[in-house]
Amino acid sequence: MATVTDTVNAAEPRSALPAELEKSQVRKRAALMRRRASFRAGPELRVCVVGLGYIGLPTASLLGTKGCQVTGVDVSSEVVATINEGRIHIEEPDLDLMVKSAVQAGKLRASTTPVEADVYILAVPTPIAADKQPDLSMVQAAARSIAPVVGKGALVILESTSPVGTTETIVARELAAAGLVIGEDVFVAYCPERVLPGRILTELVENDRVVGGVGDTSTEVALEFYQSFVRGEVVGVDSRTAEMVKLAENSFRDVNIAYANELSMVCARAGVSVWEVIRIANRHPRVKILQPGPGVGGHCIAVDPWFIVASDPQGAKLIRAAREVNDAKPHWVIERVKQCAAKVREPVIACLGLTFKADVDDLRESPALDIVKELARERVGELLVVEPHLLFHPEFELVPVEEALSRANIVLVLVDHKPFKRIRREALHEKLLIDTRGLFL
Ligand code: SAJ
Repeated sequence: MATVTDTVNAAEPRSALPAELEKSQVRKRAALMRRRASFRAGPELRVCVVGLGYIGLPTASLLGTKGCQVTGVDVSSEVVATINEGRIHIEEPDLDLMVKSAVQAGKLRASTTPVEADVYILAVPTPIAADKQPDLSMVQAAARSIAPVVGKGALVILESTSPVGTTETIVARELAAAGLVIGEDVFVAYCPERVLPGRILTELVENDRVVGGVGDTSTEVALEFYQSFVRGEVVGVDSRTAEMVKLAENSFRDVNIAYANELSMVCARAGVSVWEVIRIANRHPRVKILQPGPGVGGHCIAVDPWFIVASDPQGAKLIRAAREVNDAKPHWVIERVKQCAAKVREPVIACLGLTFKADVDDLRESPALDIVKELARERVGELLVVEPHLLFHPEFELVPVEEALSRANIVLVLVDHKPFKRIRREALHEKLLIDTRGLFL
């Protein structure tokens, strides 16, 4: 019977590689072939997901419902307790049902410490510091926390959006420091998530994915794993390319939104409606202008382009300019509110929406929240804050939309939540309107 090594040699023409190098390649291939069949999502597979936020928790519960034995790890004991009770700490359609069913089936449990597993997924935050430099301390801490329990043959995947080189220089390095040989003892890869908040559970399965290994063997093993539960196509590259793909995607969107935001300010100065301009321009077969807003928020688009700028400050001119345009938009909105407020004797401002975009409860990097905070700080008027996706806010008393509309003389639309789309135009009669989302225009 052919051994694994025989099979590898039989399948490939003999190379002119030095004997040592060739042996190591054969060893890697052999390791790969031993692992291939094991990385299918199913009852045999033990998965440890580090970081139970917007990406980690949906991923952990999805794999739990596919039959994997999943341990979710988080530094917050409150989050761990909530999940172990089958409940969730974030809002996302259907996530509550999925977590509940995975926990009740005994397929998902949360813990504050990592356990031994076949697959590790690191999904921790990678914010930017005040100086716009990436803060990778949580990736470092996550890699360091799993290193002592990672056994031979495991697959370790970084999913957090990261600067190019992070998978090699942080994750692989931590595992190597624990004595593991990358590509032989342990397989290491980068696989960015691409899900859109509000559609996470659908997009986790349906979207195409890119997987980049530290070495070809790791790419192959990681491909195998994702192909076992993703319906979209999974493309294999090296880890640095995969890291850049993720940054390129979000920077592309940021640049395009910046174009819409800049256009909105240019149109306002020219006295034309940007919404009408965009609607008509988009009838051109090759034009697809995005929507202006009060600025760009969320933990991705408003952050990730800085990773490119930080790595190439001289080269990334357009990407930096887009960030600056989008960051400046909230100040422009505030100025417009002040101009309106100056026109009424006692400004009462209905502020519609606080979250970073429509139909989510997420306040991270929210331009709407920044605008309302600044209006409050500058005492521009009485603020009636409406946010249907939050029960309360520590700084602002939230009021129902009907009450805000009946009392306000200025209406400031900041988020295009579904309930706001149902507001009848008569409710805005004789009020000054600043509609940053084009809801009523
Ligand atoms: N926005 C506009 N105008 C638009 C579109 C968006 O002002 O036409 C604003 C939104 O209001 C929001 C911000 O941009 O403040 C970002 O929202 P988004 O819906 O564009 O994106 P995110 O941050 O929810 O998710 C993005 C997605 N990336 C891309 O579309 C390239 C998602 O696929 C990624 O998985 C996610 O970032 C991430 O985690 O990186």
